[in-house]
Amino acid sequence: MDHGTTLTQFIIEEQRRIPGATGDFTSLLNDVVTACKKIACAVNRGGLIGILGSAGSENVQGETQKKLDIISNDVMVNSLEWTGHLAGMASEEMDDPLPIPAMYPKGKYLILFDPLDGSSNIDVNVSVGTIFSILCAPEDCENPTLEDFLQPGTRQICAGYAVYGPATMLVLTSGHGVNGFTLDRSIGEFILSHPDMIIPADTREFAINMSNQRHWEAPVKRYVDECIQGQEGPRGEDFNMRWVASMVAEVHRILTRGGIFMYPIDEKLKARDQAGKLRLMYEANPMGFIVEQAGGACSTGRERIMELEPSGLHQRVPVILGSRNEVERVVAYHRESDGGKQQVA
Ligand code: P6P
Repeated sequence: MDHGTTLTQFIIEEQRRIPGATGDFTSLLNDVVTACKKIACAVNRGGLIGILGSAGSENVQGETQKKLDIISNDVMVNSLEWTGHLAGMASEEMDDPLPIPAMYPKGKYLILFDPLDGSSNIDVNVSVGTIFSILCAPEDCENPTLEDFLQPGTRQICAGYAVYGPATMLVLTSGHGVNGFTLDRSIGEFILSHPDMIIPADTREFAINMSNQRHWEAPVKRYVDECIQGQEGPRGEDFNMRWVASMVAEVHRILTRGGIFMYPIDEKLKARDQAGKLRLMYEANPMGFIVEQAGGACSTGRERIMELEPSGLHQRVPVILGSRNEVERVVAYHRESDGGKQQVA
């Protein structure tokens, strides 16, 4: 019985097209996939084995950690540190980069991840996910410094996410388009189910947390107001709205049917001296790589996310991503509001 193209087969066939590929990246990616399968199991069984709810601790973001946040982080670390393909790793759940223990060989890659994004949804059984970004470590790097991780998103060699929803899916790019795989639990393999994912350039569906409306900057208020005015307004069409409060679920919906997702800077975040809600290194950059590879755009509203020079491992940024024509409209509104200074989506 043919189950279709497995993720393992897909990765190895991609490797064959890269001259001089050693198989290290393929092996690392397979270990990341195994970690996501383990997290999927933990998430699916959460309510049965007492691992839902708060861990009673806070992460570096000052956010309450769920038990599954910590479990998922441990799964990623324990599944990857021994592989010999990493020089180091960094996580939303760890203050500083984690060096590879001396007992294990070091490799040529760095990985950054949000082990369980959207975990505030975990206790109410709404989709959550794992986001990861893979960078190259400096040549012959035994102990990467923080600066070695702070590379712009354009330097990513791979980005992906697992979404733990009605189906567990893995979506990947290594710079040659975006492909989606669905976990076939009968054989424990991810199967290619969504080849060559493309985001429609136009959409009539926006995603934003409307409870922050009074805090938004003018261009975001203008864009959302026009969407809400629908056929009677300047857009001349009705719009739909979604907000899952799980970035992985929002991005997956946009990859599947189009849309625009916005977590913009606002007066509330500015008052907390935060440049945004979402983190650049392990949320915005990997999702930006995926979205751009699928034909979409990813901006702060004023700059292309993937060109930002990182200044901190847990740096936050505004995020406007999705259907290219809508993102470019929001960027144009920012440009008009800022007095026409040049920006790039
Ligand atoms: P809010 C989840 O905590 C997250 O980082 C993203 O996955 C999600 O899009 C956003 O925050 C939700 O934020 O303010 O609506 O709870």
